[in-house]
Amino acid sequence: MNKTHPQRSVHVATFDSTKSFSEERDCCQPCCACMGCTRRWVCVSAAALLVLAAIAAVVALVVVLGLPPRTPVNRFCAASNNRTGFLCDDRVTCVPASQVCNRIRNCRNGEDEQEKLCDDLPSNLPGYLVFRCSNPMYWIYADQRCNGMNDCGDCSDEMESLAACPPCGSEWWRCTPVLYEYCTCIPKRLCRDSIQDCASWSDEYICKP
Ligand SMILES: [Ca+2]
Ligand SMILES: [Ca+2]
Ligand SMILES: [Ca+2]
Repeated sequence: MNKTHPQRSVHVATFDSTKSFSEERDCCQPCCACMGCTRRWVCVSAAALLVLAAIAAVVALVVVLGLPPRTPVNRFCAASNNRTGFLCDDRVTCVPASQVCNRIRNCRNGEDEQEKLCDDLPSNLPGYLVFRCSNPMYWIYADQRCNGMNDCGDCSDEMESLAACPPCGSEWWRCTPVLYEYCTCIPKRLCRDSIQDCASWSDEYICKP
């Protein structure tokens, strides 16, 4: 059985050929005006060049205007005595939170004193470096929470309910202090020193340093 080529294919081929030639002319008209080209691939090449030129322009703008900011570095770390700290660029040195923005360059390159951190305290500090006292007017550094000292002024940084502090450590004596600087514990070095530090006098009669 003889097979015949579908008429449709011939027609389409003929039509496409005609259309292609026409499109080539249409497509190339702008090119012909400026570049003298006559074929589609030349037009495509010109379009590709335009795209490359646009990419090059974007790259140039990035170089001139500066690279976009990098993803913020996570600098959370644990300093000595497990205190909340700030990790320096060397990725080894961990500066205690309260040494950030204290006007002393504790990191080798001074990144703990950089202006973008310190020019509007505590707003520009990472949240993990800051503890908010029960009075919203006051804040302290995170490593001052549960350190035994009354840093907030109202002991909210030392109260188990607000600051989730553990019980007094082995170096501390639990009592109600008479001194403003302590909250629920006093250092055992204050025991038996002939000075009242607990309201109950337990530091002088019960506690052993
Ligand atoms: Ca510092
Ligand atoms: Ca404290
Ligand atoms: Ca005492």
